[in-house]
Amino acid sequence: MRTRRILVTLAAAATTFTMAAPTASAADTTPEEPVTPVIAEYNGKQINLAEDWEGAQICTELAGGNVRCYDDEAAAQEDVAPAPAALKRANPDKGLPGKCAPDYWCLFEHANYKGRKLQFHDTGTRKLANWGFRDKTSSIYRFAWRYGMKGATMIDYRSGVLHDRTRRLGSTSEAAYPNLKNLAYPGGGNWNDKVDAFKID
Ligand SMILES: [Ca+2]
Repeated sequence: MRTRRILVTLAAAATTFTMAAPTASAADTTPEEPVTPVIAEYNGKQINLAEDWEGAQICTELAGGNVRCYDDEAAAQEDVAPAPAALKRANPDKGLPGKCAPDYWCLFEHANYKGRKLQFHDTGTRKLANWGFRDKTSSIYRFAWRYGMKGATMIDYRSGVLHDRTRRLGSTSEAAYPNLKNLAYPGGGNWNDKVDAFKID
């Protein structure tokens, strides 16, 4: 697997040097980065997210940095601050899209806030390989209930002389990106399954 990836990377890099513009296959030019696995608590054991979520459907980096994973929403929501009363009144049944926790950035494996979900609260940059989520994000949501929350930036690493690709998200309190296929990638293609790192301001 690793050997194949390196070969693909070399081939793609060689291609890049002979072409004027980056192509839609740009995701393949990303270099191998050392992985620092994130260890999460899941059903009373420790799991290595970089290797395997081991069946977990939701993983949350809670305010303060503890990481916990869950089988379902009911368990996940016990650990995050409950939705404010006003929000419950406005939308009593469904909560936020994808059951995203208020004030968290939620990254989803599939479009329309489906599939496995990764939730981040605090500011800072996460390298998603450490979380077993590199090149997997297909939709993103955040509702900023807390005053003063800012935006975020998704990053696709590039190799050699090529600048990393970035895109700002969340200029308003509701940041709703139900399908990253609809966000154009510089030079062609789209942002689906390309995000390598996520920076929260
Ligand atoms: Ca990527």
